[in-house]
Amino acid sequence: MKTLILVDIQNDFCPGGALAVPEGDAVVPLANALQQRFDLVVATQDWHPPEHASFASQHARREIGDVIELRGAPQVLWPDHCVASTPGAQFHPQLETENITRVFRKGENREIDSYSGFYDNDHRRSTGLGEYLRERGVEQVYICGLATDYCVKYTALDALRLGFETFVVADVCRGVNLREGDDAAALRAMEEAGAKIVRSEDVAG
Ligand code: VGL
Ligand code: ZN
Repeated sequence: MKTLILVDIQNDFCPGGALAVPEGDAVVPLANALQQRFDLVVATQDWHPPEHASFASQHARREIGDVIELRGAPQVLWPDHCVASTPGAQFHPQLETENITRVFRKGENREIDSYSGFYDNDHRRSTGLGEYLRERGVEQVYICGLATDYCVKYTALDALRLGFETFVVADVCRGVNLREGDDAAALRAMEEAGAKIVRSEDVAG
């Protein structure tokens, strides 16, 4: 059984949003078309409290893009984004959501960021996604969405750790690219960890 994981296809990651990913909205029609080829479709949403520790606004004398230490780990500081229940946190309006059986929210703890759809960044708290997939006998996961170099990457790395056969649908992902080439480097890192990088036309029905 194979599952499609739609990662963070939310307004704030699309052009005009608070943390806009270049061409982020380009993944929407492709993600809609892909859904038809899967038995199970789930989605993640970045879902932060207004004072989340990943927001530059919460740190004196810090700017967006700065890297600080948070609980002993490096943390990039972001603009305020995906604040729970705000329009920026909603799915892109053109994303088809009727087939999504469950939405897993992450980043709700003010103290820690959560790039992966499976766990907080320190791997202490699970979102329930891994257990949900296991219970349903899922063996293969196909991952697409935003952003290639953060939430797609860490979702794929955790899927591999959990033992899922992991595919990343590269044309249905876009990167933030704080530094040029971050998206390509992320795809290489996922591939080195054991993920298969595919294109949507190669995904069988
Ligand atoms: C993301 C940065 C901050 C993502 C989420 O969805 O890739 N990136 N929060
Ligand atoms: Zn976030």
